[in-house]
This record gives sequence, structure tokens and C-alpha cells, in this order.
Amino acid sequence: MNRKDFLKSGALLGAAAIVSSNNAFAQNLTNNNIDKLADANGNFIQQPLPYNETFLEPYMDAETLHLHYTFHHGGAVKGANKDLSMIKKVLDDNNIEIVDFWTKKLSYHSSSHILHSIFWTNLTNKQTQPKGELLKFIEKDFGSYDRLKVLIAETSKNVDGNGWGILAYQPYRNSLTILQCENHEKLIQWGAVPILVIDVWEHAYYLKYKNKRTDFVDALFNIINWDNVAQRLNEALKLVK
Ligand code: MN3
Repeated sequence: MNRKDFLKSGALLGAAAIVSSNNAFAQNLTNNNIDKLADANGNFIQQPLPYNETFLEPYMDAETLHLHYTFHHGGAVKGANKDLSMIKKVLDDNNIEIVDFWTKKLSYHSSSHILHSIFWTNLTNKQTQPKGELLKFIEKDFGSYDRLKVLIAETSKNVDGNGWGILAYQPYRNSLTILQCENHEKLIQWGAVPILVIDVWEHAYYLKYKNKRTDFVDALFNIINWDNVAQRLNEALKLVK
């Protein structure tokens, strides 16, 4: 499908196309398959971390990483599976007036699962820089890498309450875009494919950085895996080819 066809048909099948493409790119994206977020039956699964818990020291301490991955991300996966089964139960029991409660929960938990899965692969233990196609997009859409850094950092630091700063590819514009996501699912742009996500929930930094969210966000730039971000962009670009 070329870009024009994609945009024309996007209104009808945009969500489905993006979901299936995400799964396809997930399968070959990482050697540990961390983007494979559900099993063959559609139940959510949590992949192992792509590194051990001390790998991101000192910028992200092992205890924070352990608690974050095990209980916050892990809890979201359990929650999302419960939500799926409750939606089925509501339908089976013809108890449809409460279905909105569980669909909201599913939105929250499944979005958390997706973002956390991307987050782990977006990090590494060495400093990297954007290059190639990713750098070209950054320069086209934001002027320079330095300007993008300022923008994504400020966006992340200034999320109201818990949430995420997100760099995403927006296929409808063929451009990178910045999102300031509240909780895990609010203030999104439909169709946007997240390629870099920065978790600014307090659980992501409070043990080590206390109330200094800004220090945590600044420190993250030492461990962002721009090669992974570039790989995610390249896979997202296939949506419009
Ligand atoms: Mn988190």
C-alpha cells in the first residue's frame, strides 16, 4: 500500500492496520521478542527484561527497575487480562450496563503494558545518538537533535501528575510528533506509533531521585537507546510504503 492509499483508507481501517503492523514489526524487532505482547489466544503476556536489573546503573537503579518491571508493569499485564475476561463475562451474563467500567480499565492497563514494553527496549547502558533516517526526520520535524532533546525533556518533565513523554511517528502526517500522555492512555493521537517513551510516573524514579523528576529525565539521556528508536521508526515507516 502506498502512502496515498494508506491515507485514503486510513479512516476506515487505520486502527486495525496499525495494530496488525505493530504486531508484525514486534516479531522481528528485538531478539528477545519483547514486543510480542499477547499470546495466540489474545491474552497479554509479559516478556522478560532484555537485560539484567543492574544493567542501567547508575542512572536507573536495580531496585527501582525490579519493582517497576515486576509490580507496576507486571500488575498492568494481570489487570489487562482480568479486564478482558470481565468484558467477556459481562457479555455472557447480559450485564451490559457495567461494560464501560471494564473497557476503561482495559484501555488503562493495556496501554500501560504497551508503553512499558517499549520503554525497556528504549534504554541501554551506553550513550547513543540518533543517526540515519531517524536523524533526518528529527531535523525535518524539530530542526535539530538538540532541539528535540529540549522538547521531549520539557514535555516529559511537565506532565501533570503521572504519565509519559512520548516521541511518536504519525503516519497520517508522515512526521514525528510529541505527545504528553497522562496516566497511560490520555491525550493520545490516534494512529501515532510510539518510538520513544519516557515514564515519568513517580514509581519510575522516586527511590533514587526522590521528588526530582527533572533530574531523572535529564539522566535518562545517558541511557536512551537511539538505535532502538531508529529501528522502531523504520518499522513504523513500513506502514505507509
Ligand atoms: Mn511505569
